[in-house]
Amino acid sequence: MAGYERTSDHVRDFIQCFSLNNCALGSQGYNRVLLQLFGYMGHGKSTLINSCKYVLDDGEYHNYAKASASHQSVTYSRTAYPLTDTITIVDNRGCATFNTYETGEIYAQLGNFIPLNELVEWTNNYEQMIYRLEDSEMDPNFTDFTIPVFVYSIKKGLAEGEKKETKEFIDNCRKMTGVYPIVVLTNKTCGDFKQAEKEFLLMGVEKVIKVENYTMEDHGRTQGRHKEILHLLYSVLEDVNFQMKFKRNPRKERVERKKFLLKFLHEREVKQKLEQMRRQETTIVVIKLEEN
Ligand SMILES: Nc1nc2c(ncn2[C@@H]2O[C@H](COP(=O)(O)OP(=O)(O)OP(=O)(O)O)[C@@H](O)[C@H]2O)c(=O)[nH]1
Ligand SMILES: [Mg+2]
Repeated sequence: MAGYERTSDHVRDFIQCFSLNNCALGSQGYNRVLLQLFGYMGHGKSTLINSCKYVLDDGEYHNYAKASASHQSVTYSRTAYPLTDTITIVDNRGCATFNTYETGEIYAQLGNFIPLNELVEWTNNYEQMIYRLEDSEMDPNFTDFTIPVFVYSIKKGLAEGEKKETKEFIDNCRKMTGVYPIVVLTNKTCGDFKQAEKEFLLMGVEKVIKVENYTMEDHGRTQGRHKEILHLLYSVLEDVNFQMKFKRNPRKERVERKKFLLKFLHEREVKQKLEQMRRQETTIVVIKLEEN
């Protein structure tokens, strides 16, 4: 028991004191670790932020990120919450699906092309997206080391269609940031977490962390829940430490991400136009058949 407390305090100190300057090759031009949360609506993103703040600050429980039980999306903006001097966690609007309509916006967020603390709007409009990318050049951000975190409630389970789009999203997250997203399974006591874990591992994810969040209704401190949240943050920093062992060039990475995003947006636009043309052709054929 005493041993556990010592380890837990040690992990918390490690997280609180983590500085990019202490990485193997120094900060290499980065000054912040940005944990960007993603996931379907209502899967516990905002609650996870509240849990992280609760465990790290060790004070009262606050609903900082405005988590709420609802059938509709609750969070609409992308708000940044500093956890330590180096780590900031970013809440996000929940997706209804992970099709190209929503993921285009997310890839732009992952590449740090969209400023924080703004409303999140999904758009399929090619021109609008390109203009936003160009606008980001006014004040380019290449100093954030981004770690994507995919939040998934095992209460819900993955439908077949969701598995396919989630896998594609996870692969693209890696292309965009160079790291696989860390998957956080919430509501771990409400379903078969082993099955959910297996499915994400099969998608190529390397870290799946199960948590039972502290909620507004239930935030009595328990060793197990504290440990899980600390384990999550520790795992993130382990990944950062590993990546930072290698020589990096933040400016070059930004350029590569922009290329990926431009290609993605262009291909999406071409696909949409083709589908539109096919629909129009079908309508014309139907009309002609009716006329005859
Ligand atoms: N029991 C339990 N409840 C949870 C857990 N995580 C989230 N909840 C509850 O689930 C509901 C939705 O959580 P939110 O954190 O608001 O979900 P979200 O992903 O931010 O939702 P959007 O902002 O709409 O995308 C809230 O009522 C939370 O209390 C968990 O691990 N265990
Ligand atoms: Mg939310």
